[in-house]
Amino acid sequence: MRRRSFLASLVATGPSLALQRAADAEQRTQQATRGMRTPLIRDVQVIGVQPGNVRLVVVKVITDQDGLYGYGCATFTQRADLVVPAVEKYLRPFLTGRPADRIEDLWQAMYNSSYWRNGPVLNNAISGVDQALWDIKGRQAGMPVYQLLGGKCREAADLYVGVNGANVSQMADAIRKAQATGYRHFRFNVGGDVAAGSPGVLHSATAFDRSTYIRAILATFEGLRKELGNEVELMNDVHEKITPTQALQLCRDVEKFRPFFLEDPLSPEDNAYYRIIRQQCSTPIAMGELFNSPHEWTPLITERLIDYIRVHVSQAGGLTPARKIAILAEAHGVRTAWHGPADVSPVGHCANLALSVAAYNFGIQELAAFNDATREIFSGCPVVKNGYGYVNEAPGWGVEVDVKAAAKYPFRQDNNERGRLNGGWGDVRLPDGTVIKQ
Ligand code: GCO
Ligand code: MG
Repeated sequence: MRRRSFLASLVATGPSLALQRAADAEQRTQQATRGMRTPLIRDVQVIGVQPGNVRLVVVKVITDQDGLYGYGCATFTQRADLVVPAVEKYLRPFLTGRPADRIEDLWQAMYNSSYWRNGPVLNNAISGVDQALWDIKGRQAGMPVYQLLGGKCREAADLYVGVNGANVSQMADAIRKAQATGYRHFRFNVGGDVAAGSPGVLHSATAFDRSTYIRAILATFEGLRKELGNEVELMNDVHEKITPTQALQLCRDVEKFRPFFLEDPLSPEDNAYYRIIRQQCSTPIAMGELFNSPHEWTPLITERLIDYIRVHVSQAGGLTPARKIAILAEAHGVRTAWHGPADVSPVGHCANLALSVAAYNFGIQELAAFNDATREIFSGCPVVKNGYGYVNEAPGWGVEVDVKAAAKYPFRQDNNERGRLNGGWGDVRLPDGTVIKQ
């Protein structure tokens, strides 16, 4: 205020255009921030919890203004222990003292501060801070983050639910049960396991047989269409377990079952094969949860080689890059289907939902269920009604973390392979022993 009256007095005593402009700019800043002082980052903390089978990582950015802080999702569950020091050792000293209201600037600064970039660990660390800064801006503005993205294009996000079953009729029952609670879209996964010791299996572990897997996918689509008809929306996650040639054949063979989408028929390493698939069938493709870099999503979107972009928001670096992906996708007729399984924290799910209600080119949203322990740690977990996911209307993400409850659920060393591997995955092998992507 004192600075403004000084500037005004200078103008009164014989104004120069530059001074006038400076005074105007100052006034505009005051109006824009309604006198809100720029919050400075005082601390950056990491909260690692395991309320269920997966490890969740959330970043808390604390500002120099009492009670003004924010949370962001940095969950890379297979390497959660590596994200913690990436934040504490590198981003905390880098950010402390900087203005928390310059989100794009800080994103670019963090992104470039490691020189080498676009990796899952660093992107998740950046995401945790980025989403926390959006939370802070929403809390400062007294608005939910989706309002900062331009407000709602729809009341809520249509969700799909994952269904399992040992056979088609069990899956059909699971779908009917979920339909009764309001869901309209269903994704099924099948197995391709061949028991250890079976003829042709050259190693002692359970093997994975690709042909068995592909036949199971086709038989399940056929069986579910017979049981449930053509109206129900069906999807399958191929999970990049087959060869590009098999993926091409599968995309052609499922076409007659009119899937809502087929997910990850290819690995990111084989993205170029989508040009061939696109020329040969119209099966809708969803891809992207494994993407960490613009080099992966840009060509698939700009060449219209996929129909749904399924980026895991924290793997791309947070809300800031994700909203740009949504805008690029809109310009190319690609819809959003943000990755939303159990290895996304409730904060990350809020970010997914904000993007899903605010972006015009919404497709579908995945939203994992939250167990009691997760709800004990995180208040403000998104609400699901009638197969729709609802954004919180509270400022920011509308999520609070109970640190006492969080302390009850540290990362566990369960007595199983995931526990032994600190949340990492073991290997999956073909009958001849070849290790494959899983
Ligand atoms: C999905 C995914 C998950 C991943 C998991 C990896 O589409 O929901 O493919 O099932 O396997 O998120 O940690
Ligand atoms: Mg998937």
